[in-house]
Amino acid sequence: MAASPEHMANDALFRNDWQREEIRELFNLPFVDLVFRAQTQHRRFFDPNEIQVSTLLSIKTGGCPEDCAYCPQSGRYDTGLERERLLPVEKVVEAAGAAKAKGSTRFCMGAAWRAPKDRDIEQVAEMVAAVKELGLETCMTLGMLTKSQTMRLKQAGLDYYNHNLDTSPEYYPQIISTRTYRDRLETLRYVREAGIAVCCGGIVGMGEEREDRIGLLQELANLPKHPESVPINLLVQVEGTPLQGAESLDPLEFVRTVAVARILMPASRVRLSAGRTDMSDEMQALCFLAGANSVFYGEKLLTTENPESSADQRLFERLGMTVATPGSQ
Ligand code: SAM
Ligand code: DTB
Ligand code: SF4
Repeated sequence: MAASPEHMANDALFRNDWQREEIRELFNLPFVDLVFRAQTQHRRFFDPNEIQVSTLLSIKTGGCPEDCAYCPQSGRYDTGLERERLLPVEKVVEAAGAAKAKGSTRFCMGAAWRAPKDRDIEQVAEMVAAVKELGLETCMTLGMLTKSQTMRLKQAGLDYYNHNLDTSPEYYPQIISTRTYRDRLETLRYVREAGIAVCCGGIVGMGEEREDRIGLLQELANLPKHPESVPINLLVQVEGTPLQGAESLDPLEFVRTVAVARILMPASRVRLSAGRTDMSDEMQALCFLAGANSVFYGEKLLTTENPESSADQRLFERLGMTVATPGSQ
């Protein structure tokens, strides 16, 4: 039921000229009206009872030179995290096999790099090919890429690349100083041009204002083409990071953010991403009603906790939701 890429590019429904005022008005709607509009859009493009599931693996952990204020893997903060070099391909394949056995359909490999070196790309290209052999969709998040690196990853068979904008352009300098918003947009452009599907979203609950959530969603929706996948992360507060102790976000404001993402990007997978261990089943159900239709599945995100697979299976069963088959976008 998902729209084809051609459909996404050509249909006037897929606007990329959203104005802040229009998005503000959506956020200001009464909650029930907003969720109803989001669910109505959702049903035009998706089976509302289907959920896509991706499993994460950190293939290179910690010691990152960047200063992202939320991140336990930055080498600048003492978070007690044990660093790990790039994993051997066999270990990655083993983890991917286990994820598949538990019912996952996409395997997302993350590395704590600012930007990979060309020789790193050769190693991760091997991982992509091996994970694909298992019949899983592949995704990677490795930091900034050059144009030729995106082409090499495409050639290896990479299906998705995750690279987040994280927050609004105005709030961004308070969160990261070591790379610019423009750097991120450039990597996204290379990924798109190489023909790899784009996974791009952000983090909320970082002490930002609603206006910053509006600004983030505006940037995402006004990319030349909507990202196929939009992860909405709720900050996982980690001791030792500058954002530890940030004011927590009203759960209903989180649901509103999901609903607005769904309305602005009607045919994209909106992923309820980091932060689910802090959410009740009822809150997650509200997010699904507001148009979220993907989650990270498996006990661990990259370095922090995620709900147990058995708990998620129970939740899906209680909600009558089934796992989407790959190819349904
Ligand atoms: N180093 C690469 C990069 O930053 O592009 C890839 C890995 S990085 C950990 C991937 C994404 O995870 C970040 O862009 C951020 O959005 C998200 N993330 C990291 N730490 C988080 C946290 N504590 N809570 C929520 N999301 C987080
Ligand atoms: C995304 O948007 N969220 C995921 C994935 N893309 C790579 C990562 C969340 C990381 C949460 C903190 C951690 O576990 O280290
Ligand atoms: Fe490094 Fe990525 Fe963490 Fe930023 S988010 S510190 S780039 S691993």
